[in-house]
Amino acid sequence: MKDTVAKIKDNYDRAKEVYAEWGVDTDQVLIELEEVAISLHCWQGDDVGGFESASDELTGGIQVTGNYLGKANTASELRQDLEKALSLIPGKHRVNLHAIYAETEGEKVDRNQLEPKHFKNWVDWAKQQGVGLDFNPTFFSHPKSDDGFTLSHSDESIRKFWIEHGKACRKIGAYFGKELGTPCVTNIWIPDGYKDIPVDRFTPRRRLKESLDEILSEPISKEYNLDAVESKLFGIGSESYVVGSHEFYMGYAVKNNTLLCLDAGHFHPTEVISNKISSMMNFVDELLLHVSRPVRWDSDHVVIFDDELQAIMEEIVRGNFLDKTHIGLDFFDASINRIGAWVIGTRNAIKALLKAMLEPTKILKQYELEGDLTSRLAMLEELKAYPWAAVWDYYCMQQNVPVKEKWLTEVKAYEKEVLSQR
Ligand code: RNT
Ligand code: ZN
Repeated sequence: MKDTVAKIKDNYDRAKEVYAEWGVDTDQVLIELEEVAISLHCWQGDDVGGFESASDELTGGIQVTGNYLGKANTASELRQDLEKALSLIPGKHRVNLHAIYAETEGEKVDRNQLEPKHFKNWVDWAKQQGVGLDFNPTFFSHPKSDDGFTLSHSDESIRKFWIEHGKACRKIGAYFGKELGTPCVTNIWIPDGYKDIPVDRFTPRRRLKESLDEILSEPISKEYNLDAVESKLFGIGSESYVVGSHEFYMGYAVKNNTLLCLDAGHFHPTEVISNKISSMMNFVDELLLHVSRPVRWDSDHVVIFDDELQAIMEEIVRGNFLDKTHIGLDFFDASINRIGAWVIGTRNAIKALLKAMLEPTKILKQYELEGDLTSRLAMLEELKAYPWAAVWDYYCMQQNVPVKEKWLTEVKAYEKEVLSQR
């Protein structure tokens, strides 16, 4: 009986032939796949808690449910967990931080006072791991956001505080970019909105526009920092009105040449971000995606290998947008092993991307142009059963990470040795 390595290679060679018949070079696809960095959100590791203070509750209309053992309580634990997750995911990726993950060595440093030095440990670690860093100012879980407003607040002093936070965060982003030699995407999401029907929808939006203008007024090289803005339809406690709606940020990004962030859970339940990419690419230079899985609402479930994930990746690949799309993940599930959640979601994202890259897109586009819509549908359906999984297994082996579900054994061992001791 052949050993596993030889079997995986055999399956790959057969798959390679099958795809070659359609002009797809699987070796080349794997070279290109290796170049794609997915941004892993650090907040899956500790339920969006951060390290400002032990008792801080999560506010801002987002929610994490579950109480699985072993949550990271310190930055070192979180880094250790991220290392474990990264070791089980093929390719070189990025880590996405939030301002609440600052390390202030016991000193109380408010959000508007944060400096690059509070993220030095993260940068040192990122260098050592060979990963880039992305960033997010944290406009929630703070007394000054307790009434549901931040950058659009009617009180000038509160607004000012959050503007200062935004400015501080862009500097931290630039520091990441400079130190790590890869631009940091600094993404602004705010929770501002009303539970019930507002009378004045315009003024808070006008204030938000002005606050953003001020935050972005300081020029920072795109070599170091890229600004993104993230819209939302509703949150818990902001069901009737969200200041930073889709139209608001779409307009803002287009006018001010920032990145637009599309979060898969931030639209009406039957509305999909996959169908927005090709529109927005006409009007913005680059996009940021928050790949997530909304189950009936913006629930931030772990990303699974579903139709929308596949459609997102297909749109990026078919449009040739890989260079202009920053693929970030945004889910948080505390009901299962948190490292398992990262691994499942990230491997799925890469798997779906690979499957999209294996498509003979040129030929399909030709069918479409010629009006041969029968062949288009026939091939799209047949390709679903093509041996892309053999290419995936081979890629994992090539990248020295566990093949198929073998990673689960490692997560279970880590749970026993590390997580259960916390
Ligand atoms: C909230 C947004 C936002 C957050 C993170 C923690 O609805 O999706 O991106 O999930 O910043
Ligand atoms: Zn998001």
